Amino acid sequence: MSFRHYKSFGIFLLVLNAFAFVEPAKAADRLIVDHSKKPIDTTSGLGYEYTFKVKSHQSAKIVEGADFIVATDMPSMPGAHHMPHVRSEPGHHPGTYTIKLDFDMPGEWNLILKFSKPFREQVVIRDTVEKYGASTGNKTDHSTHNMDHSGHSHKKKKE
Ligand SMILES: [Cu+2]
Repeated sequence: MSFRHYKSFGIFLLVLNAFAFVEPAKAADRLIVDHSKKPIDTTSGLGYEYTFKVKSHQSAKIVEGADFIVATDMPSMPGAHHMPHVRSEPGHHPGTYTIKLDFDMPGEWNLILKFSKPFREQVVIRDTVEKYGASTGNKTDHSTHNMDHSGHSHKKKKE
């Protein structure tokens, strides 16, 4: 890195500082979040893995390196549920993030995404959660497995 690079980086920091001084709290940008979900295997039948795609409203570009926790609440019964907060993990594709939630009740839920990166923001997503697999009857039944192998003969072959 040459001195010139250091110098321009210094100017960049100065500009950044100046901006922060003028606009101390308000973020100029907003985050746009799309979501999709797929069921995961939980005994509740209410477990889902969510994938969130995070974009900048200003640039319409995907946001990498975001970090957020997700809190949950049912709008019809505020404060009644106390599911643990979940922290986002990077997804398979750039700008995507995943979380797993095991809901304790089907119905309308709010997912409250509390971002710390790229900046502090809260995005609320409304989603309907349905119970899956309740009447399909095709669950793998492990109750018939016999793990007792005492009847087997595993004698070593003598050569
Ligand atoms: Cu509820």
